Amino acid sequence: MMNEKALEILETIKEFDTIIIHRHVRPDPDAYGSQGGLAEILKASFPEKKIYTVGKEEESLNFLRRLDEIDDSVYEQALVIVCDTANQERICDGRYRLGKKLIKIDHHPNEDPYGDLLWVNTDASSTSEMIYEFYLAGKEKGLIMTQEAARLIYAGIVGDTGRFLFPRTGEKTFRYASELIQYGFSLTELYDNMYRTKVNIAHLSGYVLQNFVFLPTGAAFVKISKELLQQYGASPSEASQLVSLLGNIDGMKAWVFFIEEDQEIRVRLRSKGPIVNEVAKKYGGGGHPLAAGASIYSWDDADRVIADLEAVCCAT
Ligand SMILES: [Mn+2]
Repeated sequence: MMNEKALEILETIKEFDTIIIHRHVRPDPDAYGSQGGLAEILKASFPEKKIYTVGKEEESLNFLRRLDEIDDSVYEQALVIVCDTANQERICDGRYRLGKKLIKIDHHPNEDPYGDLLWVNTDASSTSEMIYEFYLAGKEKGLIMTQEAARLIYAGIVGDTGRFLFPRTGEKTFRYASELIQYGFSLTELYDNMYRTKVNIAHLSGYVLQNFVFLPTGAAFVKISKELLQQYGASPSEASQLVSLLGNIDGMKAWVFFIEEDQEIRVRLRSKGPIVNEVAKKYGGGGHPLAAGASIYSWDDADRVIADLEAVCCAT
């Protein structure tokens, strides 16, 4: 299988001595997995190059990777690669613009085609899966996989497929997973780190399951105010990780979490069929057809989002 884009990216990488890899804000395992996995492959394959991974660290994901702090001057002659980030506003660390050349590698819809060279595959389960395909495309040309790269890529695939459950989990995904685990990292340790739950978050899960409002249209919502977060000692990002809790409820078509932060209310939309990124777009957000997000600034707007969500549920 020829992977023209991957090979073009590899040729570009060869032209640079310094490569800086970014990913999206509010990182998830796929953001870390693709960013770190690519970095580890490049470090092993090109020991003479300087490879950096940057962005604001997410403490709960420190077990995956710690990030580099670099000076602006490092960007002057650098190639910048952004992983897993659909649009420029979501790129963590605005200095991605300071490099000599910019590459985008992503699996979200390509609505903001930024960069000099783009590789976007919306059929990929995760950007981490694409990084593994980058390795497969280039292994005859000197790319080296390491245990650490395999661990990170595997974590990204597991994260973005919801442990091999979501629809884009294909035959390829399982094949890559079986190849990756042969590098011998500890699956138990990885899963323990990825799925450990704090007691207060377990309690907040209980709140969500008790209090979600299920509408006759098959739409559901949960409103999580600042006060509620305080009561449970939970952060907004911890609360948004609970959004998948409602996916298995009988009759559920689509649902939304509203999570209040300091200046905004985060809108997290999920769906079993109705297209919800159209709803997100109406409020300046975006994402996948079945998983999208936006920010709103009042609880009145939350009611409008619910009405829009009900409308797409009725249309399907
Ligand atoms: Mn992803």
